[in-house]
Amino acid sequence: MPILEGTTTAAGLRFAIVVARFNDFVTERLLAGALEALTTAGVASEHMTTLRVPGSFEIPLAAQRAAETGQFDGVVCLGCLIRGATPHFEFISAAVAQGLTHASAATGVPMALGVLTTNSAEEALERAQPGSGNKGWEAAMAAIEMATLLARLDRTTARTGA
Ligand code: DLZ
Repeated sequence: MPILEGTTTAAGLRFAIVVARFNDFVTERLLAGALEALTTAGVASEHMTTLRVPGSFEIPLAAQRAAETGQFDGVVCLGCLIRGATPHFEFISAAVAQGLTHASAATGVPMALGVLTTNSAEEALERAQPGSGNKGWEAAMAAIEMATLLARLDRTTARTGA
């Protein structure tokens, strides 16, 4: 019974990182975590393109446009929504999740959701510490795993004609 899985290495693959400037005291740390994960996985710095957008609400459109260029194997999406400070927290977080679900299905390019939804700035900062608990790092690893899984699936179906 065949089992297909992605890998944790991604040399030769190309990624876009879409990062919101809103709450940049957190999102810059998520970005640092994502870039570290990609570098550790063997992705060359010229194969990592960072797109900055105003806030989390703008992430899905930028992610979809990046995917539509055909230049990226995966998109890592980073933002930070803090409930107390964001009156329309529920609306924006749902819009981002639904927007990315739609964008990845429409383009076939995996998009990892690294948008924090927390009750406080303290909670957000806890999730943006350096190391493997950093949610930017985790999102990048999810994008790598999906990109490598889909590449393997494509190779398998090309071979078998399935
Ligand atoms: C307007 C707004 C607010 C109040 N809070 C946040 C937030 O906590 N995190 C975030 O990423 N963005 C926030 N924004 C900005 C919106 O995402 C968006 O950029 C603006 O509504 C403009 O479309």
